[in-house]
Amino acid sequence: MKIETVELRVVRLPLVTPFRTSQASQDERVALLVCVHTGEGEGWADCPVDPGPFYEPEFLSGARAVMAEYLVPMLMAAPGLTAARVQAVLAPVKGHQMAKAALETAVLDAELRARQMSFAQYLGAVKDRVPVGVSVGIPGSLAELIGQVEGYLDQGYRRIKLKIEPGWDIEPVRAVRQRFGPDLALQADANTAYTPASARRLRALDQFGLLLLEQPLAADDLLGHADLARLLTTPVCLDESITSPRVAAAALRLGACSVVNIKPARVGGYLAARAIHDLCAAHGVPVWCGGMIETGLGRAANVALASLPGFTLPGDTSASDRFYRTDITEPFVLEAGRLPVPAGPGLGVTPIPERLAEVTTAKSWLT
Ligand code: SMG
Ligand code: MG
Repeated sequence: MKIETVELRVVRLPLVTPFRTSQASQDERVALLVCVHTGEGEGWADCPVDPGPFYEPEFLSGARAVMAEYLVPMLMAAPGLTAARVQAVLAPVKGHQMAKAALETAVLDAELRARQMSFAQYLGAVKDRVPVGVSVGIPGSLAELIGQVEGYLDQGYRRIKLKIEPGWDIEPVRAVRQRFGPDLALQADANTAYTPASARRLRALDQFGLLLLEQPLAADDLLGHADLARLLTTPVCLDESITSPRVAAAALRLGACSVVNIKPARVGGYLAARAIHDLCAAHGVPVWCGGMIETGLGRAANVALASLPGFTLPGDTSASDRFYRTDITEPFVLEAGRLPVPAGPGLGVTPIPERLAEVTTAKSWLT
């Protein structure tokens, strides 16, 4: 396949409610969309970089620049390009996993559309619907939190994840556990907000029977997570730490986690995500699919990934209306706590042209 043109588009979508984690609060998603035009048709991807380098080191204008100056010219010059070769072609560029992942995804979408095959089929799906969870941001009060969790459970979500930080941890987890009982599938995500000195405080979470505690310590602190995992009965899950299949292998070897949140964008794409899934499956380690407030394009690919056999826990692949009143694609709608896995060719969804035009704030073409 030959890439002729790459279109980069910045879109701005308001969120239905502000989303606050231990690191940041946001009330809109500024997304970078990639569309590759090839001799065999187009392919789309959502690059879930933030405007600033505060959650991940990558950020929107950096991703645009590295694509324009390095990655896209390298792909355009590669003879006989296939999605499976994108990572190898781009390997001379260090880092920039999210930018690389978006390009790989767009090429894969184009390739699979041409072959009339869905992402799910290509990746190795074993189901046509996946159970989903929801991530609940840090609200203004316990009463507000309880109201939000109740609302999501009424909608059918199968698992609740609470964002926590020092000072908002034991009490909210206790309140939700008390109000909704021991059968609620509940987990907490600290987004790196603690240090190894907080081990005693985190141990107090053990009494609440959480499914897992996600990323309590710094992203590069695999040894700290291994020490903490030995102290806690709550399973430790890594998210920010998991940047590649190799790091995932190191984390498992060290005992730094017993569950993995796979974020395809951070690990370099859906092929690397599948490799981490396979590695974890071989070690009997459950995985689930993380979310980065993706538009329908990214959500479609995430739901396809979540239909692989090792994804045994509900992911952060919520319905579109968790974040967006109007998405850029047809929305993903919850059906009894599950989302349908797209079955059409490629991602199985495309942006709705009028909707895309409404939310686009910048456009550029690389030829
Ligand atoms: O897309 O449902 C989603 C967001 C889920 O909590 C979520 N993601 O660390 O797991 C995480 C956060 C990171 C995204 S905050 C921009
Ligand atoms: Mg997380």
